[in-house]
Amino acid sequence: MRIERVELRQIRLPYVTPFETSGWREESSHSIIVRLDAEGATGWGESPLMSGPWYSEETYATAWVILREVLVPLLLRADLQEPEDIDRLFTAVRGNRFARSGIEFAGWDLFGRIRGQSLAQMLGGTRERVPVGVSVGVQPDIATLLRVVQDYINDGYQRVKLKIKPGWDIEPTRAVRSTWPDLLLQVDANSVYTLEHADHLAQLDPFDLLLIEQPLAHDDIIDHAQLQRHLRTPICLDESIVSPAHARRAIELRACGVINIKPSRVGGLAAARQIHAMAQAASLPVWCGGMLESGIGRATNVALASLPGFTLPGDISASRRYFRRDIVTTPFDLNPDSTLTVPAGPGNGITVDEAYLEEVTVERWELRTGG
Ligand code: OSB
Ligand code: MG
Repeated sequence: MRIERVELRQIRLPYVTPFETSGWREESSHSIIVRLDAEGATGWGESPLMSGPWYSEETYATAWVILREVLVPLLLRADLQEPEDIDRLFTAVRGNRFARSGIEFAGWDLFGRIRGQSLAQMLGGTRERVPVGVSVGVQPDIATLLRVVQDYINDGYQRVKLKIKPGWDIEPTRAVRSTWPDLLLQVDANSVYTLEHADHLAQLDPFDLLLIEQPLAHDDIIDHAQLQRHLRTPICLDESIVSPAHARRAIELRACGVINIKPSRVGGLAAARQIHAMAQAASLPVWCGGMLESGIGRATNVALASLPGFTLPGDISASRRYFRRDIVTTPFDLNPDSTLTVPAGPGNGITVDEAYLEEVTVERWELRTGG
């Protein structure tokens, strides 16, 4: 199959509330939406980038350049036999995994729509619904935090993740835990601590957390292994695992007990699936993280989370937790059992609201074969 046309869009899709982590704040989605056309079918993918290099070194602006100047030209020269060929096509590209992933996701969707197969089916998914939770940003004070968490529990979320940072960690976690003793609870530091905080972080151990996500540097594996020996709570790596090779090293060094798999962070679904298989072989639970995606990226994540090793609830909340209006016509709703339903239709199963997508587009670019 030859891709006949590629369209890229930068969007600005406002969040219902700003999202604040230990290091930055996002007010609207800066994703790049990828559309691929071939053989009368259309595939959609989302590179869920941030406004600046706060989470990854990539931003919507760097990905825009890499997509236009490197990845799309490579894609238009290729003859694709299967979705995995897209990952292979990009083997000479270093890093830039968020940029790569948008094309890779759109490629899987396109193959699925042409073959009449759902993305979950193609990936080897085994579940029709996937357990999900909600990620709660840093709040101004504990009273506000308890109100926000209460609202999400009322919405039906059975698992909550708290963003933490120095000065906003032990006390807020204690407050949530003592208010809801049975809540599935976990925390995420987005790389803000160092090994000097080891004793401080051990104060989280009594709160019966599912995991502590990425306490140390974004590019570290060694220090996390040392910290894990100091903590009872499993460490979960997010930022540090950017490829299957990184996952192998983390597993071998016992740097974590859990892995957060974000397919966009690792360059796509092919790499995500390899990490899932490695974790299964090592008996490590995995879960699907999120990057505040629109319905397009959310559909990719939900399909991935239907694989058997994804035993912990994902950061894949309902569309309304993020957006007043999504760019898909079938937003994701939360089921009463704190799950999202895996789309069963061909490809990623969603329908893009092209009129609204056009409204929220701030930059558009396209290239056709031979053009
Ligand atoms: O560290 O998991 C993270 C959002 C943007 C960037 C990084 C992270 C997050 C989240 C929110 O925690 C996950 C979501 O609901 O999409
Ligand atoms: Mg994280």
